Amino acid sequence: MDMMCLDAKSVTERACRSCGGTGIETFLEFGKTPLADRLLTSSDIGEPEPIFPLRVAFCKDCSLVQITETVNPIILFADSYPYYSSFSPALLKHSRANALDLINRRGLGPESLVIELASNDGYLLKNYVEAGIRVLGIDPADGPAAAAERVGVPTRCAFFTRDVAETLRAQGMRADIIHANNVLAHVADTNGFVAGIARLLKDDGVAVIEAPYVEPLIEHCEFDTIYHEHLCYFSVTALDKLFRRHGLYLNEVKHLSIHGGSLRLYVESRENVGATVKDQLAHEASRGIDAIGYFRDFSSKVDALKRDLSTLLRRLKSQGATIAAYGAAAKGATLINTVGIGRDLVDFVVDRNVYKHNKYMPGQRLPIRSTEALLEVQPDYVLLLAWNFVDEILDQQAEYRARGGKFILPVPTPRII
Ligand code: DWN
Ligand code: ZN
Repeated sequence: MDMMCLDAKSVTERACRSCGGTGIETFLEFGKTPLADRLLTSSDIGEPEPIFPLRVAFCKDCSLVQITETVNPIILFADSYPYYSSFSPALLKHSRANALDLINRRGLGPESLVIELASNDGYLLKNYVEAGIRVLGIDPADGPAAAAERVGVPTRCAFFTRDVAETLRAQGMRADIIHANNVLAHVADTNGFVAGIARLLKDDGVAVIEAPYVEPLIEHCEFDTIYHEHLCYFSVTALDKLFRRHGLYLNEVKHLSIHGGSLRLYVESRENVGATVKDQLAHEASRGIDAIGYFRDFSSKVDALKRDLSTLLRRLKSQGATIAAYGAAAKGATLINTVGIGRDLVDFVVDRNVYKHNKYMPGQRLPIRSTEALLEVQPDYVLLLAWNFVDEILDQQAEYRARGGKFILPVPTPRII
């Protein structure tokens, strides 16, 4: 990773983020887009917005899929980062089950230590606190970090780096469990982050890491999950090489449906690679996921989905329909800005996250309102930008649907339900 001087807004990588190889080939190009989570306030509306190249490439040496632009993490994650994990009941349930499973599997108790990297608003660690287990959260986003402290989760408001790991270790901290959910793909220094995990983990500790999986992204055309916060799109092949480079071993892998298809990775400092990993590596080799060929036609698949969605929305609009959207999500920003969904098609976006209300989506500047607006306005259609939570949102919006409202799902193929 090219060293980023602090005031540089972004750098264009010339080599692979993981292995440093220069055999990286671009297979998808979005041009320049705004930052997906950089919501606008009414005073920003008249101002120009920073936009950055968004290009996706494959590394022929280690099979890692990655974007080639690194936007300064301080711009992306530090001040006024709007994402709070606890606004999703499904995510809370998912996280609680994970914590209780590990407490049981690892026999954790008051003498144990659980550290979470990107601990957000304490959505996960609070389950350990409840069980009387020592925890430490580390998260650079000041709002969510403060929210975590309010629910009794001690949190350091900082980026996790190799140096931070050394500091904690020097203070006598070694973790039985290190959680890192939806962060490994987000860090500008992938190798430093993993090296830090290796230093902070107890010899018999386990790092339990969740990250979106590249196969469902390609198979279900989830191109909207590509944005500047997501620097890497992992396969087990690429992850195995990354961890081994730092004396860590991916010993077990689980498939999760969350966020459009993710992996839960069990990583330890002792090699004991189980069947789940060996089978997945064989699966990827048989599907060719470890080679560029698998990715070459993705760009045309993306173009087809964008075209079909745009055509559907324009047809409904031409028939006089009113359309809103649900979920002021980062993936929603990619979708509306790459398809070109502006106020001519969608009147507003609703979201449960109060920190997003009365702000505007990046780029297309769609206003964000509370979910009550759906019953107040009763638009004919709602484009579901947060499609990864379709089940709970459809349940939640039963009244709106009972009154005749319809949802439009954009991925994997645009359709009305
Ligand atoms: O990796 C990331 C994932 C984990 O979360 C981050 N880079 C940023 C963020 O991505 P996202 O914004 O696309 O994530 P979500 O979790 O799909 O966002 C869903 C949005 O929908 C949130 O703003 C919360 C909102 N929501 C809601 O209004 N009602 C969500 C649910 C479940 C609901 O019922
Ligand atoms: Zn590589």
